[in-house]
Amino acid sequence: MRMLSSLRRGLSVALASLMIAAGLCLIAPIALAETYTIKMGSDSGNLAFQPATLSVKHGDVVQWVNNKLPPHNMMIDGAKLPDVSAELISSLSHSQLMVKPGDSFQVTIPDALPAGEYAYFCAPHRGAGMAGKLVVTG
Ligand SMILES: [Cu+2]
Repeated sequence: MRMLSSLRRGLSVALASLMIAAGLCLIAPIALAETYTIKMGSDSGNLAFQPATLSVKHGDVVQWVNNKLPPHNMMIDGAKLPDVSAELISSLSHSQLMVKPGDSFQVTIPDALPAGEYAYFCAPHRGAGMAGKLVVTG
């Protein structure tokens, strides 16, 4: 009888440990995703994205926020990405102009996006060199 009850206790400890481990697995992927902010128009008043280069992983969220000298937008430079579908590139781009200070949009880096470098530019200020780069590390 005593053996049976200690076996039961052992089983409930094992079950509880399993449930905790399963719970951690559910939480882990959410905790790993990061959210980043890129300013459109630098603090010093230049036509630039700040930071100009950002490393991201699948599932990360990147938010572009109007800072200085609007209007701005964010167009992925598809010409430099012959192996990535035009549909995927346009789903990442944000052609709508952000006009007011503080206007923002965000993009979640999709799993379907191959690791690599993704150059982008601001359409109204492309001639002035307003460009940035996302480095997707997987
Ligand atoms: Cu711009």
